[in-house]
Amino acid sequence: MAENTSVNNNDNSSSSEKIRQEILALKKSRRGSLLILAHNYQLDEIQEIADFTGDSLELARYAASYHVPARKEDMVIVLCGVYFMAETAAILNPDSRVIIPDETSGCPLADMITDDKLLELKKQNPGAVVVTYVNSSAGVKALSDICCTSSNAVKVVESIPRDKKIIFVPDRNLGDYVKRRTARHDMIIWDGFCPTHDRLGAGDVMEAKSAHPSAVFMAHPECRREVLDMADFVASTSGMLKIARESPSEEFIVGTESGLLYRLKKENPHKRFYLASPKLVCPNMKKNNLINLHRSLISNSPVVKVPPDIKSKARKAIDAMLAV
Ligand code: CIZ
Repeated sequence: MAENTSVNNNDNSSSSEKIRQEILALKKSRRGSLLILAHNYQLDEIQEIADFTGDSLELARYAASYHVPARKEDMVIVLCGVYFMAETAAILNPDSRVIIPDETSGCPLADMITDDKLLELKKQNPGAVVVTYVNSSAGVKALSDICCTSSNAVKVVESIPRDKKIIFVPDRNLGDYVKRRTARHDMIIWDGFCPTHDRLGAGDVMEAKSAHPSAVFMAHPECRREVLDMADFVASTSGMLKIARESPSEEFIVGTESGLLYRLKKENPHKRFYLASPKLVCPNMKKNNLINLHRSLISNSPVVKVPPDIKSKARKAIDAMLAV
């Protein structure tokens, strides 16, 4: 029995190595017309093979500013992340073909607000400025005044005149954090949440802290208030990477999705990183793998389609954020 398992494991690892080599060969033969982007929460093997890894905004910006030898129309951008990230890349790169290895990799947080629900909220609050977290559909972005990410949400809200009411969608934890940081008590916060980050509780953090008493605790603002109140730093994934690089601390408890550990460890080989809880795994982020990445490179699909009118309206909300 044990022998069979080990033969199967060997078979599996040699076939995934074969797929990895084939992807590398495809990258080489299509250099200049193919860009593989991976979000910080992707599987290690995807991050390892990608041309660039970052948070959702960094990915979209990288793709938009990438100077391609090929014509933009001949360019294929593979977005290894969840669907809204691929939509954002498509919005910022209207002339390129954007594909995603697994098109069912949705985001439950993004799905918690729909176009209809946002329209209703706007109707109830005429004149309010709609601030939308990038973790949202292209349709919701198109109905918004300005987007934000977890790293610039405070700045974005601070840029809105104080006499304006604010609607913040869809993340209640990020909204609550921003409201406290900016003292904007007139914020209407949608009751959405990221199931992965929201699962982390104070008890999990206490356990991690007692197991690693010298470690610094970094928490993502999508975590609950009780968790953020226990953090030494509240930061986005790019913020955490910066803190890990610059902090004199040697040990860190990481309060965000498990995929970030790949870069944290790779960029700081002499430091130690502990996931705050084994619960911090997003099943959607893990849907892209070497097998479906390989398949999508061969077929140049599934293509991420955003209707042109939605694209241009959503682009305005993203550009408003970039201007801040
Ligand atoms: O904006 C992103 O990429 C997400 C989802 C989290 C982060 O903090 O990077």
